[in-house]
Amino acid sequence: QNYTMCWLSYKPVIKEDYPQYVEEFLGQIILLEKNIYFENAANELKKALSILFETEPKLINASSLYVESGIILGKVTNENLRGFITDVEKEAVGEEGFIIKVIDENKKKYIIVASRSEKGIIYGIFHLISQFRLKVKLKELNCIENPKTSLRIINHWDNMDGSIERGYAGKSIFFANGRIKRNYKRIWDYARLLASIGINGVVINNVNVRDKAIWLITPKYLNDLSKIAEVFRLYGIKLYLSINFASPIYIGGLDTADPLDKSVQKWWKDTVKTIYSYIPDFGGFLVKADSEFNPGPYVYGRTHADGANMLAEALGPYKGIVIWRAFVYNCLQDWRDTKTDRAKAAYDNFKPLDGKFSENVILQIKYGPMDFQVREPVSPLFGAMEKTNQMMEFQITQEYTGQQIHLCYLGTLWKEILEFDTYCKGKGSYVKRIVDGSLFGRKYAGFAGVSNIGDSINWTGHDLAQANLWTFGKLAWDPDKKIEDIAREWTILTFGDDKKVVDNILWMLLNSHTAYEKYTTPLGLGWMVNPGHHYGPNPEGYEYSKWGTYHRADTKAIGVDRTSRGTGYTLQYSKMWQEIFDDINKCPEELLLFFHRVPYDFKLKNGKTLIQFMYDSHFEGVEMVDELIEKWEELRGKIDEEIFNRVHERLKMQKEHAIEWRDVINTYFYRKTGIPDEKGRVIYP
Ligand code: BDP
Repeated sequence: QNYTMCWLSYKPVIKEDYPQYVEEFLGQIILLEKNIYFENAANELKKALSILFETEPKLINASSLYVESGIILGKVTNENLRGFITDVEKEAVGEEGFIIKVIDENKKKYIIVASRSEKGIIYGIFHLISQFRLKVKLKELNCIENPKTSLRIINHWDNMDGSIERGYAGKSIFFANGRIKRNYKRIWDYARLLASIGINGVVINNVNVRDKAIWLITPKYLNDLSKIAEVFRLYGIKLYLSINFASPIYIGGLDTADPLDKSVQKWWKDTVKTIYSYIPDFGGFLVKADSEFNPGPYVYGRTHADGANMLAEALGPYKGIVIWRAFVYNCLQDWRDTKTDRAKAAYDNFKPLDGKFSENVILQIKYGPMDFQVREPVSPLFGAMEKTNQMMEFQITQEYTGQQIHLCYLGTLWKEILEFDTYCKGKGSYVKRIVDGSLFGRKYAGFAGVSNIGDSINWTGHDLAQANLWTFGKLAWDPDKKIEDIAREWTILTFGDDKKVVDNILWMLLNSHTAYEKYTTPLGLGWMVNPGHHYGPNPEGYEYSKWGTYHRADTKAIGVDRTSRGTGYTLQYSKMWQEIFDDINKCPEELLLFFHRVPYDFKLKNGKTLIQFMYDSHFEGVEMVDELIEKWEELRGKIDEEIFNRVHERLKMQKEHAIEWRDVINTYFYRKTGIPDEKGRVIYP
């Protein structure tokens, strides 16, 4: 099966004199280190150069620098680089980092790509390749890059039957028919894509670990898994697995999974030992415990810290880690109860455990307190657990954001989340400084992204959804990067640098989340989706069910009072935010209905009533989809025809479904309130 290589689909670098300009440096690739990681990186480079510049550089294994030009790959500590890289520069390159340095002297013409370890070299090479493709001037190639976060992990929700929970891009590339696939070519290409955006870990199975997947940690599957790990390893990526907390019962035949039980502890130690005998650099476990029908320590009256630490002790000797999810709430709520509030659950469950987790446990926290809605406030757990390792969980797969039928670029939302100042340690306590570990000085910190890929020919169903995967990696590497720059780079590397193409696609990406929010559930309302599959509008789909996601609309008002006078959710934030969120006039408007119960005739900042804002927003959202379509249609002939048509089809579907959203939601409000749309567009025959 043919599939695209997304942003790694190389084409010759034409235009101007750029190729001539760098030509002198491309005669050979000089490899100063002899190991498979450097060799692999050199081969990546060679392959790229042969397409970009149509040259066939020689690959030279050298223990001394006897040639006078070329691209040099080596470790910063390599003796041969001593004269070229200063001590200060050398020190600045971290464990996974790299330096690129151009030496342009009379006789010597080198581009040096050097890393501290085997891990950094592939990042350096992919960086150099994209710089060439972006036609970056020689002088501007000089750089030192280090990832700001230590954990940059993709979570696959892949099941062993090949299906993907919340997957919208085909079947799993890892599993089929209850087995591990042996299609290493696809996995290899996937590893290349991930390494090129700086990812260093993959969890390949669903967090809901059922049936056969429970047995993945046993020899029955470990051999096949070790093959996958081998492919990933070459690209600096570690393999992780999701586990079922009750495995000692299912697999081990014990009558308990109590984390304080000696036989349970021993069972996990033995199991971990076996795993490492197959996969010496195994990353560790991802655990969804006591959540949505998954077993966990609560079953035995133990805490999440008891559970996580028990696994951490088993993994510790091998430098493995436990990633414990904070997505814990009561999914069997009584919908008539107006006092319980699902938004409070993660904090309530975990805040009391701050300082109780072992060093190699990391808490993985969804960006908001509910569940990946189009807009939520930042989870109050960020900033509340100073003595706990924390990771940000983003959902790259578009479960609630249009399921890769709708264009909904998530970079703009993620960036807002990361730039949120929690004030937990005073001004400047940004979320990005918590998840990069720097604010609280944590060794383990980082990002987890729920994968949006499958075995479809473009990996992500919607071709433009590739931008979400790209952006996740880039932000995880450096959360300070400007989102426009990240999106622009993706656009150029994927579609070329024609000005119109870049301008239009960039506009589409940067405005698409706003459009989606406008025609679905603005003002922090969320939900209103069809239960189960979560696609399409259903204003009361979750209103009278157990999941705890209510808006409580009646004929007068809508929204949940989560202020300190209401459910008390705002009390989980720092004083400053608590006061802002508590005040209906200060609360950021895009979150108004998340925090407040608001009458329909409430006047918003622009003078409109709440209800009129609702109506208008839905019409504006659909109009924005028209603009998305226009921008795309202007590119006909400038984009590969197959891709053009594929995206065009999806945009047309998006339009149709956006109209459905608009009309269902608006009609719902009209019927509920009886307040007509000032512009007479909303009808109720
Ligand atoms: C929800 C999904 C569900 C996941 C769950 C999770 O609907 O499929 O299992 O999150 O994150 O958004 O565990």
